[in-house]
Amino acid sequence: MRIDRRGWLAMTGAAVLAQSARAWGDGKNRVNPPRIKKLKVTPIALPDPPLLAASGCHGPYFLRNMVELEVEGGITGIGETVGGERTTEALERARKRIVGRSVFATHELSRVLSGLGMGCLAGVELACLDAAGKAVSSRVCDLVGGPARDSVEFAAYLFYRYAADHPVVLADSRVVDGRGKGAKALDDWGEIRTPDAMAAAARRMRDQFGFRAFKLKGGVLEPKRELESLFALADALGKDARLRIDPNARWRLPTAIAIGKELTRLNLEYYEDPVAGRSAMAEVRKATGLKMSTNMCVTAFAHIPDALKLGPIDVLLCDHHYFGGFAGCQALGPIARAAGWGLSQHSNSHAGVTMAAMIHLAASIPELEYASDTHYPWLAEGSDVIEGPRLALKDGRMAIPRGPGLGVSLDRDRLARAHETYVKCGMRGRDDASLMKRIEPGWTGGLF
Ligand code: GKR
Ligand code: MG
Repeated sequence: MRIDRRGWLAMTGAAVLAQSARAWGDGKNRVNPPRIKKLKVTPIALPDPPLLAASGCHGPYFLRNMVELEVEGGITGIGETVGGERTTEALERARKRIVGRSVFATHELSRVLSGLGMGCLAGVELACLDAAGKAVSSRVCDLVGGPARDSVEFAAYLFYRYAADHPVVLADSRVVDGRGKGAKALDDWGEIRTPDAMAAAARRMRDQFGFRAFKLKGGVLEPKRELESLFALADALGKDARLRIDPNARWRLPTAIAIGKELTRLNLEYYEDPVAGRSAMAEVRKATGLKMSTNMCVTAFAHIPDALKLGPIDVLLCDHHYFGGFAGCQALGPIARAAGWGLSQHSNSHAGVTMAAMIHLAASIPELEYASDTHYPWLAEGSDVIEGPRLALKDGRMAIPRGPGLGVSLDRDRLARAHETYVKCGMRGRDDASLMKRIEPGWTGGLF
């Protein structure tokens, strides 16, 4: 068949129209959702104060990977996920697996991204949810089933720490920003390494943000000193303050049991990961009668049958970065209910996009009734990468951000600066031990 120029134009025009109708729906054909066109990954480094944990000392930066998905219809979905070169590379490799797929097909993502790691899945899924929300003018929490609550409770995350202008930190060759001593320090919390200093920090957190639950990051000082800190917190905050302690499995079984027995005198909400492994956790739980929680011994669906058998926990900390994204964490809801477990959220150092994600997620899991963890209050002033002021924490709660998708957007200048910092500082993974060994040369990270 011969086709003249007019016929050809009419046909190709029709093809273009048909294509866009398939993409968006034209009133007759609404079954084809917007599809992913491009993926952009931006590794970033954000200033991190010298917070202490069983892993060592944070800083001078923490890393994150930011994901942007360009989608049909002129929409861009954004996501934030765990940092580090391996996740950056995984996200780069994800590109060819996801381009052309629907932003609504988040279940399919775990299949096509399998083998690239949970952090990669979490970043892509989040950007898809943001894009899907923008496409239908809905918030992410509406898309995934609707919110069970309008705001989400968070716990104060109390860390022992060094002052931000500690000379070893300032002398670190990886520091590439203008931080310095005194007024030029990253923050003004100073050193917190005694029970009194910890109690003062907790009061400041409570007065500033209205927290009612307080988690002490343990596994740093002598266990007895950490116990004293908890008693100091109880004195400073009053009997209604809900306390938690998390030594990140740096305690031996007898230590965990002995300290646990003392903890029964406090208003302890739960005892988080004092020891390593589900069997040892179950022994501590039996010996002390305390409520126990974890983000270390149940971190995947495959761990659940054993946990049901051994009974190591009462509360599970979920995290969309490693529990299979929003879909995985939401699936934990009914499982936790059937197991008799409560749910909370685990956190690592993060920026505002993850903050928004954690609010949407916690709002949309009815079973998630324990205050969630967040490192957000430790994010240095002016270093968030979202547009406008940082998300507000009031009365210990955060409201679901307004607007479609996640309800937050990226500030291009701040993002560019954080990427430049990543390039210049040379950090490519988390390594708390190296800074700790320079500050405390005898430190080994051994068990107490
Ligand atoms: O930020 O040092 C830290 C924490 O210790 C973090 O790495 C943990 O993963 O917050 C976490 C926890 O609850 O174990
Ligand atoms: Mg923990």
